Amino acid sequence: MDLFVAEEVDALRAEIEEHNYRYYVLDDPNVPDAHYDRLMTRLRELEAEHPELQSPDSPTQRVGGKAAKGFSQVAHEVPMLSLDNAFSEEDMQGFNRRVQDWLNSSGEIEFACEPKLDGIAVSLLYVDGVLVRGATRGDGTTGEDITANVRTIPSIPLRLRGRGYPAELEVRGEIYMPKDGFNALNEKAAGAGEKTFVNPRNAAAGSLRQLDASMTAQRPLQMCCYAVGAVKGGELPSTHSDILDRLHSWGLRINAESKVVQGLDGCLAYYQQLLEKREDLAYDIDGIVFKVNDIAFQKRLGFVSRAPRWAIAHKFPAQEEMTVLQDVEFQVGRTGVLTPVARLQPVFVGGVTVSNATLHNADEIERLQARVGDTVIVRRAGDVIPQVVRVVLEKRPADAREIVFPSACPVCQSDVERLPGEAVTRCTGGLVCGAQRKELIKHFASRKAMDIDGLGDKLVEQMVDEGMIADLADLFHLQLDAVADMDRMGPKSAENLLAAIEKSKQTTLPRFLFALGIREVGEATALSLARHFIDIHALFDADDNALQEVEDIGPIVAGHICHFMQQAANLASIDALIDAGVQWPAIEPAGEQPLSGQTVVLTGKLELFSRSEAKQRLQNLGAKVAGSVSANTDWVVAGLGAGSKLKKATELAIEVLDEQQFAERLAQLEGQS
Ligand code: D41
Repeated sequence: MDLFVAEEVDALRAEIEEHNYRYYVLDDPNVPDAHYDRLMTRLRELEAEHPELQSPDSPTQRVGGKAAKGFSQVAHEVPMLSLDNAFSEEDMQGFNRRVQDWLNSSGEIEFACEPKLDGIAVSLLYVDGVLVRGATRGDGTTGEDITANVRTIPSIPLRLRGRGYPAELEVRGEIYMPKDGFNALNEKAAGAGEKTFVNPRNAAAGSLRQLDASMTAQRPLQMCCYAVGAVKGGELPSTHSDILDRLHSWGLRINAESKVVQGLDGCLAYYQQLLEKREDLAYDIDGIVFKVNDIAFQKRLGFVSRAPRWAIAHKFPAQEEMTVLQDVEFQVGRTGVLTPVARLQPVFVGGVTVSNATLHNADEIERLQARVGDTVIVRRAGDVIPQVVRVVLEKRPADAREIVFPSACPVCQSDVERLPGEAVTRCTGGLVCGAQRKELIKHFASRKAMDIDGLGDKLVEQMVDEGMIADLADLFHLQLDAVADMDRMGPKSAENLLAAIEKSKQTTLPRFLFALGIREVGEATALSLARHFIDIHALFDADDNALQEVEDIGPIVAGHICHFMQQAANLASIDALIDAGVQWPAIEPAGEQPLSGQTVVLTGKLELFSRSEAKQRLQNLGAKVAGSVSANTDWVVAGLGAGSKLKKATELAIEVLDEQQFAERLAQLEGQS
């Protein structure tokens, strides 16, 4: 017998038990789920290869956690099974094949698909339509009686609606906390100096375990049903999807994304669809659950070691992983802000390999208590920059090093300052600082600014490093042979670049103002400024009060603009650009435009226009394009896959246009203006 294997098995069991305790008893896990899943997978593997090492007290032999003290226990009449996981398409093929083999079928199987909510599995018992008991799943056999707590959750009916429900009906589902409720709860806790929850699932678990149900009542919990348990004195439909519809008709919540598909391909397509929608859903999901839809088939398939053969959870790539914080570097941005960037031991998370994550600012480092050498949890959700969300303090090495903000700019050695009341630390070097110069030029050249095609970040960095450009206007005096001599350039690409730079001289005032990189002056503000002042010299002369008369400009932004215009170097820069030939057509005084005073929100994926084109055309008609729906919104354009904004618009009874209707309205209004 292999001693090393026995040792590894023991070590795995001990570690898993520790995680179980933290997760189920303390509601305070310190490792990502993906890490836990891997430990379990490895332990199962070893136990399968070495049956002599199996043991009834192995964590693989139980399904959930221990019941905590304080709640009375409930024995589940019909065990609450667990779900097997699939982590890849191959795993899904294996599942589909096993189902076909068991059913002796070569045809496509019908599957019911539903998002796998990341919450707490519970059972609700209705007798003669009245909610008499709520229980957690616990270890699948025994759970805790949380009747008083579930009764506080608004989406759980205390009495079933309609008729025809069985005399005794046990409904199963997930209690979870929607993302916005979770964020609000954590913000409140942080504001009161209290401990925050690690994620929505932990917040849901913690809320359900309140011995004082009036605490649970204050938490934004929801319930979604996905199965039935014991059923007596009545009949249910013969497919899973029809059962869910029936539950819905009795007033129980079911998932609106549920769908029936045919065969493996249908499953994989649904998985992909939801993966893309994941960020827009109002709640966290960690995968998709697929269930053989036909209940007679489910019965034939049965279950093995507490997991049904007829269902599987196809997991999404984990959004959180554990890795080591190897170093912290400070990046200097366009406005001189020093951003601490974590250099990480590379780790696969959210579908990509991540080796850098933002640490935001000094307050965030303080909140995380992060040190170099720490084991940290990184999160990458959707397309946002990876974040360090937590430090695993238990794993801190003795030589962990404190993170100190530099007192001089790492790029130009100018002093750095942190103004009272500001979270950020800044380099005071302005355009003396090579980093700020680089970032300003990148911004100046970017698509929504001067739109210089082909002038990418790498080229800008090289140009600044080699002293080819010190000021924005230098861009317009670049020499062909100097450009052709740069790395990865040649005569042809140099010519193209100079042509693109030349072309960019014909611009618009809003683009030009945006391109200058004035703090807090984004596209929308630049547009308001251009419309208001019409002439750039009028803007130079505007004082604080005059600036605050512009739509959407308050004291802070006005202050930044004044400060910018007071710097002789900035005015000289602008003059140099105009001298170099940068120009824009005169703006017609706005007057009343067809959409003046109206606010429009764009949501979902547009197919007929790019986002920025749609926005530009609306703005040209005088509309304001906002990012979120509120009572001030006049209408909403909903593209494909529109989610929470569309829902909000419907709730507020705001006019919603699909893309086709939007295109027609634009054409009509543009004809008028
Ligand atoms: O959304 C879920 N988390 C979910 C969990 C779901 N949609 N369906 C589920 N179906 C089952 C079976 C197939 C056993 C009725 C489940 C779970 N089980 C489950 N939740 C926790 C353990 C198992």
